[in-house]
Amino acid sequence: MDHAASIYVAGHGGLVGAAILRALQDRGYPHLLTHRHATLDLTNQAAVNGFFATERPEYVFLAAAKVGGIHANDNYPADFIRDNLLIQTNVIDAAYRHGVKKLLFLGSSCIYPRHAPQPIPEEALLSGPLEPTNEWYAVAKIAGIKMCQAYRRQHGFSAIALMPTNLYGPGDNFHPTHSHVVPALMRRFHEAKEADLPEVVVWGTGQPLREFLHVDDLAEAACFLMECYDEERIINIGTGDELPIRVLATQVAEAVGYQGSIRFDATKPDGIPRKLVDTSRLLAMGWRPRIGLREGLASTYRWFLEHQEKFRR
Ligand code: GFB
Repeated sequence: MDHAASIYVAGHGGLVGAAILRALQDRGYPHLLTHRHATLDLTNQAAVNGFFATERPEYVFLAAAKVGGIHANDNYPADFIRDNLLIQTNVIDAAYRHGVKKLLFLGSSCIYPRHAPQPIPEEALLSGPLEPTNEWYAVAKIAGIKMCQAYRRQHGFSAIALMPTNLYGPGDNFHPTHSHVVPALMRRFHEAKEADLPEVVVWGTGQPLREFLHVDDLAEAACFLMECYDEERIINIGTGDELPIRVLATQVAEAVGYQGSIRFDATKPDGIPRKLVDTSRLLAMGWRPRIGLREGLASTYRWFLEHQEKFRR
């Protein structure tokens, strides 16, 4: 991307889009386009086409999506499949039609089958049944991958698709029930510390294994790949390290300074038992994550403390 290029970050109000915007600003790109939902509804095809026709971005980071944790995915399947299919279809098609030079699509590691080999290679896509708690979101994201591949094959459109592992970091959604595990537990431990509660409940058995990537590392990888990757094959992004939710809960409690006990509620879903992505292709290209989990949890908690007023119920 040359520095004069105009770059559209779709979804800059969310965890991933905001981090990509910060990374582009840090790299000195002056022509960054963004729109809030109030001024551009990405589920509205006419509005999206109008935006591309008027503003003519040359590069697009497609980070806009309806996202949520295990509970939100499990309880709002229609919203997850509908909004994601609409957003990505509108943006990818309009980008192609209006001469965008390159588009980067953000998928998710939940596109891989529940029983995929671990660590999960990119080739595991569509090799088996999905994890039921998030299959609606996963099917939409798989459709987005396939759109990128189809537009590349039929139209020569330069669209790449990245599959990040579970993400966390500043700007995350800290909703008590709809968020992902890191912000959910951070807020729960924080509120328990403030209220001097003796116990915090964590969903599930604590046994599922997850890999957590700081969103600023993901944003660095996205900029890196926008600059130097242009293939049909999807590409995984992760840290290579996994830990049980039980251990994650302890680390979040430490970051927050909560000293009470932790109880696991096995009536809540665990989701996929293990989800570690194989990042050998990305590592072979020279990219490395930089932010360790303890450091990332500490800085995310600092961000939470600075912004907690807006999370009050
Ligand atoms: O973050 P999370 O919702 O993502 O949950 P998934 C990860 C694990 O943490 C699950 C447990 O085993 C949860 O049961 N957990 C424990 C909690 N306490 C909590 C809590 O208070 N809130 C949440 N949310 N989890 C998501 C998918 O699945 O992964 C999305 O639903 C997306 O589609 C994302 O792809 C990356 O890894 O289970």
